[in-house]
Amino acid sequence: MEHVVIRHDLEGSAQALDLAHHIHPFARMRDMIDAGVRVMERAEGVYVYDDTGRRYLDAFAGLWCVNVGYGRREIAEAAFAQMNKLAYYNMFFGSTTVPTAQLAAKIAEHAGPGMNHVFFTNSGSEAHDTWLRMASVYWAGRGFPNRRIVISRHNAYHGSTVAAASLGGMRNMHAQGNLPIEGIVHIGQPYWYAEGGDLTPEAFGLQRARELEDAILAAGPENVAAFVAEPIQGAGGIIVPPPTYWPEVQRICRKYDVLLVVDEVICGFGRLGSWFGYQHYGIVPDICTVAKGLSSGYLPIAGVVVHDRVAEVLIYSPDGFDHGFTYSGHPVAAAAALANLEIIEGEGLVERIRDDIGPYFHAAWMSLADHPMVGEAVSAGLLGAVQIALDKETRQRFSDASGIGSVIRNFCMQRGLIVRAAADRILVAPPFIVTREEVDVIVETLRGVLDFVHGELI
Ligand code: PXG
Repeated sequence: MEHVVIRHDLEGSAQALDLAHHIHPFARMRDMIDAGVRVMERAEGVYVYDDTGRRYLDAFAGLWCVNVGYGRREIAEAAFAQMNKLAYYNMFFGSTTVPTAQLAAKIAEHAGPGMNHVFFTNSGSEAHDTWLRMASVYWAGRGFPNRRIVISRHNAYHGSTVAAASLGGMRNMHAQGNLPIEGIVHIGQPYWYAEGGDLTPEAFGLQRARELEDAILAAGPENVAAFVAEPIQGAGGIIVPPPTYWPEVQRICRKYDVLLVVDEVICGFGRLGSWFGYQHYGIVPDICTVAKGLSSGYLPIAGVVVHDRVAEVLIYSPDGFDHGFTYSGHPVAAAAALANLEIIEGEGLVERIRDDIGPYFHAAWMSLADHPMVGEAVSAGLLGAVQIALDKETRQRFSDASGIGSVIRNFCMQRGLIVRAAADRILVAPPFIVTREEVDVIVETLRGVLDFVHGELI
């Protein structure tokens, strides 16, 4: 067994301490020992600075979350004031706090008709564990205790706990924990570029939606509890579904009385130019999960938003709902989230994405579609992805998809631009305050890197 070697030139530094003691999430630590770890030190607006003073334009908003940008004093001050007033109290035994109650009401105000009830968690993953248990109480309460099967999708990301990773469709994660747990069925994703074959995107969208109907019929509708999906798969590669997909999914869920659970962890609170992703697609869920954008990442807080028709069964359940976390509805996190939502409202950031910066970003981003390395460019609101192609005409991909993606991501990083690579797709999700000039820098830096890599390959 090799031991972690502390590089003596770094002794005592954050780098050395980190590599010796900190196990990173989603990491191959042995690679990091050679490459070193980047120490991020401060940030302002859309820029992050490392401890050598290098500046990066963060076109990934931290991890799809710092939507209002870095360095917002209003959020820090709201958290500070709440911490001094009441740093903590629990939500158990019949108590609440002012910011917790106000935040639940504020979420309901934007979530649309019927979506009036919120259960708070600390992370998106916990939100998925939570709705899974809610669904079982709901169906038992309605007299259908056999409705236990949940249908999800390959390449979905719903989090990292045992339940959330099971609901997700990441094979690498399933392989590391005997997952998925029982009762979860995965169907195909609406990823036309890679899986659509000769079908038009519209026909493919319908075909993938109808896999849901096939899965419901195979399990028996009387055994199916819910279908869960992200409006646009995020970590899976910003897979924007064909326009035919969501209306058909909604129709099928209604036909078989299957709960529609929409994962709004990335799309929620404005990312697509609507408060929620389901509004962008004109669908109505029974349950949705929220996290990231709720507090713009300033403090951990997440939750499950529940439609009246589900909430009523939970509220009147004779045995109650025995589920919760010490920090459910944490008052300081709730105060920070409220301040964040007030910034989004006060600065009209959702409208800005819908009417101004979103359309500007779309036009700039789509200009990458002509590049010889780009198979397709897609964007929605302030989400953008380019698919790297070996052959544009035949949609042939690089055999080492992750390899080409990381090469491009690393060159962007060297040029001071933070993007994410998901296999052979390059993803951006900039903060909502990004300016037109910064959008141009994002697009032109990526184009420069694509030109360079293309030049090296031919
Ligand atoms: N649903 C979605 C759609 C997510 O993107 C979660 C649930 C889980 O949330 P928590 O708060 O438990 O992490 C997420 C999280 C990546 C990456 O590499 C994305 C996430 C997490 C870690 C890495 O893109 N999203």
